[in-house]
Amino acid sequence: MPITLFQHSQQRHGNGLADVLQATAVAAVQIERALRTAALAGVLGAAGHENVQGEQQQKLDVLANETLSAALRGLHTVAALVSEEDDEPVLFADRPDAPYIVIFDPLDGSSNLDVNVNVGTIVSIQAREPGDDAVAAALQPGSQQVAGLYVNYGPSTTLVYTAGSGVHSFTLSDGEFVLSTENLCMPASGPYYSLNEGNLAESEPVYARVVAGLRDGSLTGERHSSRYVGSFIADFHRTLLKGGVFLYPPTTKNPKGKLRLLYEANPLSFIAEQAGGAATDGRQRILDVAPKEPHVRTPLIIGSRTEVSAVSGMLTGSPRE
Ligand code: AHM
Ligand code: MG
Repeated sequence: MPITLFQHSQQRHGNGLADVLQATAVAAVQIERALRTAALAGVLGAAGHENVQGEQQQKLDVLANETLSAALRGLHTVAALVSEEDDEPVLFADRPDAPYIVIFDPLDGSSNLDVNVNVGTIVSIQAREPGDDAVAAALQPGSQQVAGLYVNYGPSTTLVYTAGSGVHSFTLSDGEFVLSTENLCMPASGPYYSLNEGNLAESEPVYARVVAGLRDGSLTGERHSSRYVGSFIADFHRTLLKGGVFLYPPTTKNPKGKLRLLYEANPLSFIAEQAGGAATDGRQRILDVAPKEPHVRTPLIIGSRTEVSAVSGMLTGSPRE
């Protein structure tokens, strides 16, 4: 008997969380349908305005944001929605006891849309104690997350989640996410490193040495080959299944890194750790970072324990240049 996402999460974590995950899954099914026929429906290309972070929004960014927001705002257990695409959190003041804050990047990697390369939806769920301030609850360190989830829109559409008891993968089939792998484990080391090498000259020189060490085998004892899609979910999904390391260092253009702590780094770091991997900003564990505002960015090194620890050792052992 196939097990759906709702059944799986309800059995392990109860109705409250299962309802939030299911609403996310329903939105993902709608987003997948929009992506599949985007070229025919005229929804590829830029929406014509920038988001709060100065990035060009694609029409599908807007559509995915509206779809996910609509699916979640109807749940009385949701206290606030915090989206990468919205300037400010959407707070539901009439629900002072609602226990969940849902934080999301509705469509990550959207610059890849026009060339039909994988994109993803990323969701982090934080807990809110009754009566507590919803924004403060959203800004808790990632270690306090109730769940982390992503959807990888690829040759098949895969949803991966953790709620603190392992990492589980579901495949979209006939409008339902059906369990395909339970208790996913990230290999302790792997054959690939993944970063935008075009940016290396713009990062601290230690990163060039890290990459050289990964390539020639001097960093971990194994030589690494290069893979980079430029869509975080695609690069992370490969790293989760095959092992290795993904890096997005600070650059001159993005001195704090490009990826966002709340929308991207936290949920995937939760998943990485639950699968046996690790994630750091180069100085501290990602899940220990206390953000000051929702859109904050972070450097990110995420993947197999062996590689993440070797890279961190090199970064922290190295004087700042
Ligand atoms: P986005 O949220 O605007 O889509 O940007 C995030 C994406 C990630 O999916 C990916 O890892 C990264 O940007 C790639 O950046 P770059 O093109 O600088 O390599
Ligand atoms: Mg994004």
